[in-house]
Amino acid sequence: TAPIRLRDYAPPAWRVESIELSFELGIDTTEVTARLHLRGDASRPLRLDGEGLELLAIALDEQPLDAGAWRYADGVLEVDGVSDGSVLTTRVRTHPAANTALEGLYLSGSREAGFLLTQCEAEGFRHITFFPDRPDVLTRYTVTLQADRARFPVLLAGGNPDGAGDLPDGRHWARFVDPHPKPCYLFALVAGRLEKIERDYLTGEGRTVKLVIWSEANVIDSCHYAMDALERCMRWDEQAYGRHYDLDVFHVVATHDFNMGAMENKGLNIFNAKYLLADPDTTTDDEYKAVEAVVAHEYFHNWSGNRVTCRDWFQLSLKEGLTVFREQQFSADMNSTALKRIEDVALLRRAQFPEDAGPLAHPVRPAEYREINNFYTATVYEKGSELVRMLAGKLGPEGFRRGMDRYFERNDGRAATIEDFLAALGDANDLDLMPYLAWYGQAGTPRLRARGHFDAGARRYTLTLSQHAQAHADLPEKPPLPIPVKLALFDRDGRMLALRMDGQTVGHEAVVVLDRDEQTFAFDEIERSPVPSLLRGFSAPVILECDYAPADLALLLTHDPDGFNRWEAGQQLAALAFDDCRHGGQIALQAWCNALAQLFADPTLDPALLADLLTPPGEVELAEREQEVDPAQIHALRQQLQKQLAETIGAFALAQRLAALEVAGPLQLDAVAKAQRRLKRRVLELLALIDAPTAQARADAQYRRAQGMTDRLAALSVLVRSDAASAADALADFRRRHADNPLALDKWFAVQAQLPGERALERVRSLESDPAFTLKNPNRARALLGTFASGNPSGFHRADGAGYQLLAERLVALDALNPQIAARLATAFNGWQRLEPVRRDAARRVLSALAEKPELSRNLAEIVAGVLK
Ligand code: B3K
Ligand code: ZN
Repeated sequence: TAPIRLRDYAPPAWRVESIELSFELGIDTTEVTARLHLRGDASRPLRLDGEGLELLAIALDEQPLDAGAWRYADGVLEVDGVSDGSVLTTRVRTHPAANTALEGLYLSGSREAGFLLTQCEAEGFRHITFFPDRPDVLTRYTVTLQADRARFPVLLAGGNPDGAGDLPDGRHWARFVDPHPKPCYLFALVAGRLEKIERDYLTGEGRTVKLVIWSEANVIDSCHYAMDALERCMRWDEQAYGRHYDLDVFHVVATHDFNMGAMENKGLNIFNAKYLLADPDTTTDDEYKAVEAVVAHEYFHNWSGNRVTCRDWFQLSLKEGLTVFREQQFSADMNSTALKRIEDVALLRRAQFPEDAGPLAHPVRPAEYREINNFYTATVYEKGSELVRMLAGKLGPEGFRRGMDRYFERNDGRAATIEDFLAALGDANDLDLMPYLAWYGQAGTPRLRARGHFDAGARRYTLTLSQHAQAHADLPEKPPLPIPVKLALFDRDGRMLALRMDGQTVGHEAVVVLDRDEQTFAFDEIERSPVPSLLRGFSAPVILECDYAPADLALLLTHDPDGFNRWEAGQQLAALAFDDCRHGGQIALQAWCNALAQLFADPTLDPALLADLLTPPGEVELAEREQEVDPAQIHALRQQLQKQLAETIGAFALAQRLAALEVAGPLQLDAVAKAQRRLKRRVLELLALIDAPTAQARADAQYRRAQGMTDRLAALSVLVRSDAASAADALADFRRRHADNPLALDKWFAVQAQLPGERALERVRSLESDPAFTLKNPNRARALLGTFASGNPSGFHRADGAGYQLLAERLVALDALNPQIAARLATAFNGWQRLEPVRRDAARRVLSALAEKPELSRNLAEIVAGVLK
C-alpha cells in the first residue's frame, strides 16, 4: 500500500451533521443501524470507510438502494445519487467475540461472564459501521443500545443519558445523546454485567456531574483510588486552565483486555485495568502514581483532544503531546516536581532518544505513515510534550495560560492543527512562535555543544553554544532550531552566582535561546572560573555535549539546590564513571562514588531523591552512547559501576540504612512512606551486589513480612536476580497468592523476564507453557515478551540470536491475532544496526526472514520494513 502523506490533506467532500446509531447487541453477532445526515457537494462521490462489514440493508432518503447504486470494495463504500441533506441508512452485522484485534466492537473476558466494549481510535469505527472515519468530520451522536437484560444489564454510551426501558422477550434499551459534535474515534459503548461506584462532583461553574466508575464485580473495591484521582484532576483543570467538565455524567470503565493504557472517549473513558485498579496488596507505589497520571491524562483530553480535536492524524501530537504535558504538570503539583521531572526525562531518554536515533525516527508531526496505530510513539507523546514545555517556558506561566485560553476559545468544536496551536499561543502574547514549527517537522535529537571560557582580567565568563543535527536523520538541510537553555553558574564552593548579562542583573538562573548555529553569551563580574549548570530542568530535548571535569559534575551533584539538576549532573557523571569502568580509569568513578557516599550520609536528603541519585543511567541509555553495542558487556560494566558505588558506601552503612528504613505496622501510602520504600529497594539492590548472603536474608524477611506490593515485589526481584536459594519458593508463593489477580500475575511474569543474561531465554520459554500465559491478552503478552525483548537487553540480545528467533516466532503468531500488539513488540528490534557484528548478523537474518513472510499485517509489515532499512 502507498503511504498517506500530510501534504495530500484535503478537506472532506461530505460531512455528517448528525448520526442515529442503534445496536442490537450480542456476543457472537451484533447488528448496527446507522442513519447519517449528510451535508456536502452532490457533484462529488460519497465514500464511506468500512472494514469487514457485512452489509444487510442500505437506503437513501428512506428508499432502499438497488445494487447498482452502491459499491463496497477494499474498505470503501461508494454511494451514488446522494444530495446535500440526504439521509443514508445502513444496517450491518459484526462479530464481537471473533474480534481478537481488540479494535472496533469486541468482547472482554469470557463468553459467559465477559462484556462488550469498543475501541475506535484511531480507525476502529470503520469496523462498526460505514462512516467517514477521519477526525475532521464532527458529528452529533444519538446512540440507542438494545440487548438481553439478563446478559447485558448495564448499557452505556458516550454523552448524556436520554431514556431507557424494557422491550419484549427480556430485552431492554437505553439511549444516549451527546450534545458535543465529535469525531467518530471518540465514540464508545459498553454493555454487560458491571458494578459501579459513583460520586457527585460539583463543577466550579456550579453544575453537578455524576462520576461513575464501572468494573467487573470482583474488583469494584479497587476503584476508589481512581475516583479520588479523578476528582483531583477535575479540580486541578479548573484551577490551572479554567477548564470545566461539560456533560451530566462521566463514565469510566475498566477492562483487562485492552491494546493500550486507556482511551478518552467522550463521556465514557475506557481503561486498561492496569491503569485504573489500585489496592495496597497488589499495586506498587509506582503503579499508584501511574493510575493517577493516566486518569488525569484521559480526563484532560476532554478539552485537549475532544473539545479541540485534530484535523488529521498527522496532528496527533496536538492532543497527545499537549495532554502529556498537562498531566506532567498535574502530577508534579500532586507529588514532587523534581521527582516527576526525573521520571519523565528518564523515560524520554530510555524510550524516545533511541527511537529518534534509529530507522524508526520520525518528526513529532510525521510527514507520512502507512498504519497510523504505529505512530502512537514516544516521539509523538513524550517529545511532543517537551515541545509544549519549551513553549510554556518561553511564555511564562501567565503568558502560557493566556495562550491556552486563546487556543481553547478559538478552536472549540474544531479539528485543529499544530499551526493553530502556535498561532493562538503567539497571538495571545504578541509573539511569533512559528520558528518552533521546525521542532515539529524534523526527526532526530539535536546535539547541543557548550564551551565555556573564563577571562580573569575582564572578569567575564563566556559560553559558546552550538547546535548540530543528528547525522543520520531525515532532512538534508536542517534549519537551526530555537533551543532554550536554562542555566546557572556556581562558584567553587557550590554557591549560585548572580548573573549579569548585557549590563543587567538577571537573577541566579537565566534562559538564553540559541536560535542560530552558534552563539556566544557573556556573563560579567565573575571573579573566578565558575562551574556552569546547563539545560536546567531539561529545558530542551537535546543531547548536551560539554567537556565537564568530573569534579565539576560532582560539585553540582552535591550542591545544586534543585533536585532535578542534581540528578542530571549525577547522570552525566555516572556515564563518565561507566567509561572509567571499561578503561580502568578512576577519576570519574571515584568522583561519582564519593559524592554519592557523601549524600548517602546526609539525613536531610529526601529518600526518594536519594534513591534516584543512586541509580545510574539504564542499559538502554548507556547503549545510546556506544558506537558498537554489546549488551552483555554493558550489563556487566553497569553492574561493576554499581558494585563500586556499593563498596564506597560500604556494606555496613547499607545494611544499617536498610534496618532504619524498616517500618512496623500497617501499610502507609503517604509520600514519606513511599519515599522510604523507594530508597529501601535501591539500598537492598546495592547491598545484593557486595554482600549477597546478607541481602538475600533481608530480602527473604522482607518478602515474608511485606505489607504491600512495593516491598513484596522489590524483595522478590532481588531474590530472583541474585539467584537466591529461596527464589523458587518465593516465586511459587507469589504465584499462589495472586493466582486470581491478573495484574499481579503480570508482575510475576515480568520479574522473571527481567533475569539478566543468557538464562532469561530458558525462563521465558518455560513461562510460555504456564497455564496462565496467553498471547490473546495484551497485558500478559507485554508482561512476558515485551519485558524480555524491550526491558532486558542482556537477556534478549544473546549472541546466538535465539532471543531474536523467539521474538520473531511469537510476532507471527501474535500478528494473526492482534496486529497492533505485534507491531508494538516488534519495535524491540530497533537499533539492531548498531549492535556488535555477531549479534547484528543474527538480528539481520531473523528480521529479513520475518520481512519475507507474505501474511504480515500492515501494522507489523511497516515496523519490520522500517526497522530493517
Ligand atoms: N488516545 C489514546 C490512544 C489511542 C491509541 C490508538 N492506537 C489514549 C491516550 O493517549 O490517551
Ligand atoms: Zn492521550
